[in-house]
Amino acid sequence: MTYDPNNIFAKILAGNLPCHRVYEDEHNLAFMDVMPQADGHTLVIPKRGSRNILDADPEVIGSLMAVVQKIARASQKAFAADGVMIQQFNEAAAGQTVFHLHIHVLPRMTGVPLRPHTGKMADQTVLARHAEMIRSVL
Ligand code: DGP
Repeated sequence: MTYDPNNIFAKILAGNLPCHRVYEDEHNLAFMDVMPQADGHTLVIPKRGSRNILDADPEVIGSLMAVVQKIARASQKAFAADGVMIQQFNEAAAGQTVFHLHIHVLPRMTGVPLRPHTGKMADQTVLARHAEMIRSVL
């Protein structure tokens, strides 16, 4: 399995597709998932092209996870969440659909189930507002 530089997240990184940006540094980018399974569902990705955790350089993973923690803390605060779920899939058999390494960060409320994956994009205004809520506490 090799990295395909034409994947959708590579296009976001290149600025060829829009996203609701939450955080960016030299090595990583965090932005809203367009099909959020919970309010505040954010994706954190490394800028270096890696297919998933199986081929990524450990240094890339280390830097990425520090940003995941930063976003998890901020989204817990922004959404007054009871907990934060971190998810990550490797290869189609494990549920991966976009083949650029990414970590899901989902604020969770007690008793509130995740929304099912319907393939429907969320309202852009709502995504923009949620991105701003997280950015404002970073
Ligand atoms: P997975 O590969 O199963 O870990 O999930 C990929 C996630 O990426 C899924 O929750 C939906 C999200 N997604 C797919 N296409 C786009 C896109 O163009 N922009 C954004 N922001 N998210 C996307």
